[in-house]
Amino acid sequence: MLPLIPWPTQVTEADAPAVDLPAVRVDAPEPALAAVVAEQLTAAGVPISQAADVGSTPRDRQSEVPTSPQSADVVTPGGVVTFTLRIDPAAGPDGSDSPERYTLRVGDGEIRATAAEPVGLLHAARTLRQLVVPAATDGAGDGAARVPAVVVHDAPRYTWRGLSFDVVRHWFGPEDIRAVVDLVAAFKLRVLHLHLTDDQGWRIEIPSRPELEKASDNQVGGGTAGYLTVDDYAALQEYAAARYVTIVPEFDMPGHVNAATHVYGALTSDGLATDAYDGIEVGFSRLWFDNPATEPFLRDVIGDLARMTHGEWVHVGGDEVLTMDHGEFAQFVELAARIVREHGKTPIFWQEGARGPVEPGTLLQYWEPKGEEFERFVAAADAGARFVMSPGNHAYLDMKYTSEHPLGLEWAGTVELRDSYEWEPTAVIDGLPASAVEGVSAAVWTETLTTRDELFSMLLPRLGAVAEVAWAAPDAKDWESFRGRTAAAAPAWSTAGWAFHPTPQVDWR
Ligand code: TNX
Repeated sequence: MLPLIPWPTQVTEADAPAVDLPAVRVDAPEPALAAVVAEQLTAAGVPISQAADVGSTPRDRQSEVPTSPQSADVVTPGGVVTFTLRIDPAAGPDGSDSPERYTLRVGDGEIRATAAEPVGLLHAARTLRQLVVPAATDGAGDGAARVPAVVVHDAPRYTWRGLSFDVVRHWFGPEDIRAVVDLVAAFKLRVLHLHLTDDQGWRIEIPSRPELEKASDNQVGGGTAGYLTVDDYAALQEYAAARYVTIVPEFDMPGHVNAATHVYGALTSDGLATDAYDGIEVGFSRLWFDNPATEPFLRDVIGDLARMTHGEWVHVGGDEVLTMDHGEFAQFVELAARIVREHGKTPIFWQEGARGPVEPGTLLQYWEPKGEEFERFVAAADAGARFVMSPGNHAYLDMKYTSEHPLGLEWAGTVELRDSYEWEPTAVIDGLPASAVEGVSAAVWTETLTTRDELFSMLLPRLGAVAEVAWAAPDAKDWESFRGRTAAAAPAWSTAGWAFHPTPQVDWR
């Protein structure tokens, strides 16, 4: 049972001995890529020997080269295996034109990856990381990690494979967010969407609105919280980009804005600042379209976010505005989308954005099975909108596993591992053309999650299930296989320090 999640397009176990890995030399086209590839192997317990291209960098250029874990490692006797990574358009499954396609070959004492683009080389390294059998620590075996002889040809089904992460309800800072980047990247996800503003707090510095910092030190249940400075945000995006993960920031409006109205009384209907809020109700706060303070606020926040963001998308929320008529709501959708586009970015809204005018290319993130809106979603798709699928009853990883589970909410029902695995993104919205599905995003809201271990125990093992839904062809999915691979993958999660929930749906070893 190869512990691969998501399951690749084609896997062939070669009729050849496993390759021992006393140490690996990474031979990659660029030093930055070599560093993140080496990081994957180090995480799997494989010693890295200095890569030639990194070591030969002239002294005066060394500061440009990211520090890799390589320098710390020692070459053990017994030989060094070279992991050769090369760009090659012929890589991947036959006929695939995915820019992420790759091929990994292990056997005859060597490891070779080819890919159409650098991201595919990193995918190959992630696959390799999952294949590594750690060195036996009990004196059995010959003391080296090893990797079975295989040939993998692989490419994803969807390009948008993501996780939406609420850092408002409880504050998770840069270190935790980087750990989440590592986790999503291990499952070959490409998007980390950060929910940065809500009723309880404001989690990102907006240079044109420095007062918003006053709304950062609050969260559900009170207590000390924080926010990302401009520099934190830039560093985080660089960290993610080195791992081919794009950060998508969300400014949630015109509801979920109590943090903003707590700072700016001018945004409310009576001109009075609202009280800080540390509960978990939704839907009570709002902006007012005709208030003269509103458009300048949207322009400042969206403008700064767009300028600070390296990726193509800015999420402008739109969910759960329970006290506004459709006409006014549609005006907000039109204005927010227009401002995002004026800054050269593509807008993404929660599914409620379908109530406004949508332009081709606008993304809508589906989250709640509301049958009566399906026609509206189909109409939005006809107008050129594309859908990211986050159905609450499958992809909301803040739902309880079972009613007895101590963490999480239950409004979308309980979501056991199998529920996260067995669903089909093109069958979620009746009548939606399959071609309107842009991809899949898991989501984790943090009303009840306060520590990194609590967070990870909701993400694992379910994030692997959603990642496989986003990556694998529907006919390649198999629950029995997935639950077996989950059990096989778990020891590596423990090695990485990632907490997981030992659901009884898996026979853990
Ligand atoms: C619904 S999903 C919300 C969030 C909550 C979440 C809890 C969505 C767009 N809005 O405000 O945190 O449920 O599961």
